[in-house]
Amino acid sequence: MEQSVHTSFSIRGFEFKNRVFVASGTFGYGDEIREVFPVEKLGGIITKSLSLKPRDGNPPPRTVETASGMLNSIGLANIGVKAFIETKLPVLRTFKTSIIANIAASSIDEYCEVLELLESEQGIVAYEINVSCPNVKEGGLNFGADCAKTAQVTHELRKRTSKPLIIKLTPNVTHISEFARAVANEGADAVSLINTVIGMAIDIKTRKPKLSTVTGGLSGPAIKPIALAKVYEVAKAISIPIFGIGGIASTEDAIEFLLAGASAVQIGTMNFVEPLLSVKIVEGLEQYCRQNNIDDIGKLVGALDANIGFSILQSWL
Ligand code: RRO
Repeated sequence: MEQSVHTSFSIRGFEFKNRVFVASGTFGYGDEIREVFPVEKLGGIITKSLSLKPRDGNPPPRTVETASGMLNSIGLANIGVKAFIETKLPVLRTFKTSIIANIAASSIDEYCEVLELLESEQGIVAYEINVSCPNVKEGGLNFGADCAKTAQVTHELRKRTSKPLIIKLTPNVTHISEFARAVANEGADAVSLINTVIGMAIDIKTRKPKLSTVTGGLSGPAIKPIALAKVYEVAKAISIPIFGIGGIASTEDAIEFLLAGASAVQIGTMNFVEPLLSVKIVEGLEQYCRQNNIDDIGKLVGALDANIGFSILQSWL
């Protein structure tokens, strides 16, 4: 008989069936794909960021492919939280997986208003708070690159919900662990990292930027080493769970994030390349554990052996 592997984990008493999620902005609102995707196999779905009012987003071009990745400047295009509640949530409620609503806003009051509208609805199990969009003038990094503001948003939202509160952090700061510590101190239950890395691309024929907003957010395998280092830094600083995000393209990549200290992973840009990748990784993690006689995927979390300096030194001598 095949050895069974424990896959679930809990945040604030809420149990997720496994540690693999699809990242905000890479899976629509979750409803469009249901005919062709076994959503019930996922630990959960994180919705596109929801703002109070609908937003058209930035003018095109707003995506461009780069080496091992992509740049985006979507600009928080979304249907707004009220339309989400009316048209998307009724479908999402029928899914046999956990739905996490991602919230973005340009003021603390707006974050609170969006959360309160969602609080009175059934079907959302947790919130991921986006303080890290690199592509909007108001909100976004105005919050996420300011530690005091990030802490204040967390403080206000914490007062308004008893559901798991996950804060999504930006890598575009000097010490991401200071931000993680600040939100943990204000009662956040988990952090997600990383959002995209600010980048740009230029068309040398026209000498114009390839994105309408000049700079955008870089994602995909190109940023995986950055993301891993940030997860490792944050894992050493806080004890609340980390959702690791950044260019995960295989089971092996997901394992790296777990070893670095992530309790769970989110698959993002690679969903566009291989839509069923997240499900493959759910199965791949279990298989890896069975092959290595690990009875709980959680045993991989933070299991990095960082004491390699001496042996590397030895091999040089
Ligand atoms: O919509 C976007 O431009 C966007 C968002 Br909200 C985000 O959080 N990260 C990103 O790279 N793009």
